[in-house]
Amino acid sequence: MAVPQSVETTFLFGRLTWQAFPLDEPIVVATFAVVALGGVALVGALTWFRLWGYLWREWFTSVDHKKIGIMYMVLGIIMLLRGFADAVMMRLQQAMAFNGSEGYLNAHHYDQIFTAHGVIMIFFVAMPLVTGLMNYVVPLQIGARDVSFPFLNNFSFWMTVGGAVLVMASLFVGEFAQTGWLAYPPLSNIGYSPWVGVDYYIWGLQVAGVGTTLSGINLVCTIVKMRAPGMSLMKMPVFTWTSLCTNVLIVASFPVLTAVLALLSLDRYVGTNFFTNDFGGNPMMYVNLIWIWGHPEVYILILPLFGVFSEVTSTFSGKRLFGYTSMVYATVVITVLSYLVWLHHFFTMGSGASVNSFFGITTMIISIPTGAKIFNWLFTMYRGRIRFDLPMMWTVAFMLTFTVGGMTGVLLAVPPADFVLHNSLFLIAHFHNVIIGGVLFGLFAGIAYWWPKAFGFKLDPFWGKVSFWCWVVGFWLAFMPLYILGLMGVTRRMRVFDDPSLQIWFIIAGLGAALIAVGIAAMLLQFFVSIMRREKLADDTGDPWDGRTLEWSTSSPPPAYNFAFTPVVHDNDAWWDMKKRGYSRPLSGYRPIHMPKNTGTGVILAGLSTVVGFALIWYIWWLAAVGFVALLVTAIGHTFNYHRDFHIPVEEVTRTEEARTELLAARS
Ligand SMILES: [Cu+2]
Repeated sequence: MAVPQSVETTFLFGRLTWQAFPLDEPIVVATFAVVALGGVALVGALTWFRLWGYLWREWFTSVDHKKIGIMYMVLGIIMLLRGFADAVMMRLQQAMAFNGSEGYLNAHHYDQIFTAHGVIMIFFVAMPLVTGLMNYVVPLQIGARDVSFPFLNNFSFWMTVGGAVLVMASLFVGEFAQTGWLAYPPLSNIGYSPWVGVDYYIWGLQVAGVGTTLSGINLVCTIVKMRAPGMSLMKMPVFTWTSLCTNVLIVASFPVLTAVLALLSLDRYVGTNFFTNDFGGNPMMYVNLIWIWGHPEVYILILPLFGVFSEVTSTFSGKRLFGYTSMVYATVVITVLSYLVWLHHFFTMGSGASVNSFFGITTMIISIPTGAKIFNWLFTMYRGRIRFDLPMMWTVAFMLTFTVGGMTGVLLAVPPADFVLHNSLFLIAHFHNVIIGGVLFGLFAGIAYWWPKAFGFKLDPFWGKVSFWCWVVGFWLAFMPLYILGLMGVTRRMRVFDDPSLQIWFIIAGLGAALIAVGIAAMLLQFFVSIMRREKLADDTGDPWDGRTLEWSTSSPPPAYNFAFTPVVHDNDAWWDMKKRGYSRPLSGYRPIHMPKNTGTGVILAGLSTVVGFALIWYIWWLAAVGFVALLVTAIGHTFNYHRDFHIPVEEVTRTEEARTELLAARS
């Protein structure tokens, strides 16, 4: 479906007409049919089993960080399936389109696919999975009952869902951007992208971006203000430290993304000239601003997983983490430096040797604290009693994979080398090397590590190992050919090729992607089999790995209030230290616990924000205005809802805690 040459707008529907539905795109129509069928089946099942009330009361309106964390993870996994489907479609097109063949995707569709793949994988897979992990674990690790602002936490989650809904809607109603995942102008300006694609991009990210920024503020406040007595900064677990730095980066960089997209939308909607080629506009200013967000973004993604690897390495080596202090300093140094390297994304801008060498050097320097971390993990394993459970397997795979990605990063940081490799498949291989090898392998390690805490049973090891080997071998098969093709000068985002000698490399890369697909299927099967076999995999001690930090001191799953008594901390391995001291659970003195009530306002506000976004995309101005007013009224109305908290009665707390004391006594 090409962009409609002329779109008549009506008052009621703006530019939303029948032309918006890609009825002439068989792939999209087939996808719609499958999604619609799946949706009907799901709604039918939920209605049949009367689950709507339960979902609304216990999950959608929940202000409990644990439930919000799990919902973020579910969103991330669902969007991973979509983002990966785009990857497979690209691999297939690139493996086919040789010897004069156009492949099976036309340019309009192909350009949307690589753009959506990047946007979805970063904003709606990696971000929700990382935010979900931090949301679930941090309050437990610092001995808190929840995050600082539980209602805001619920609202932030639903804003992320709202952004995902807009991006997904673009598949069936209209089009998505065809600009690449950062929508560089002038291609993203109204002159070259006159229809709705870039507007879906802008409003999808603006809505989700508000959620991310608020969640960042929430977690910074939580870590700074809600730590248990005795947990000074240098007694915080490393995962909490990396989460603190990550959320500081979120608060410092996401507003830049919000601002640059706002300026781009002014160019598109009211004809300003911030990023145009003429009237004093400067497209390179957009590129600078979006990478001032973009590079910190990649550290927002990887830092929490560096924290996961620290927790996993020390727990599964049965040793204190080597170099705790240097690990903390390395995290802080990386956080600061990550704000000083953004120009390495466009050395080719022509900003001259002095500027390029500054950014080249700062980029190379980042590899020093990163290297320090790798050595600290290796020294933690050295002479440790290493248990190769799944979390540790993913950690070792990370160390081997990420290091190669880091080295190609240092190579790309050398401006003359980058002049040759910029926007080639070498660059594509590099950032997938660090994002899959670092962020995804880290997330899988974190999921395998904390799943028993969240659900009370471990993940099935057999399907876990199948998934592991398919992912690791699949990754190398899929991306090593791209390093080679990049060195041969092949550019990113190409749809068809005219040099037949390149085809074999794309076929190998395609096989790698197929193996990763098996890895994803095995992971979903692992979840399903584990749930089916949960009795056998059960762990009710709450400490299945002989953990070292506070989250392992609670039951699995933890009670809604996390801790009946706020723990007192003496060491950064707080729980390990308590166990060593012969910790005994208090058996009396329980009190009623003050808790915030669940509320639907977050869902409603995010729903209205999504409607306003959709209305702005399709120029349905009246709906945008009505939606905005409803948003304000709902937000103000919520402040008058005084019954927003309650107390868990002391009888219930006593019952829960005594049951746990008995169970632990029986297990010891
Ligand atoms: Cu960068």
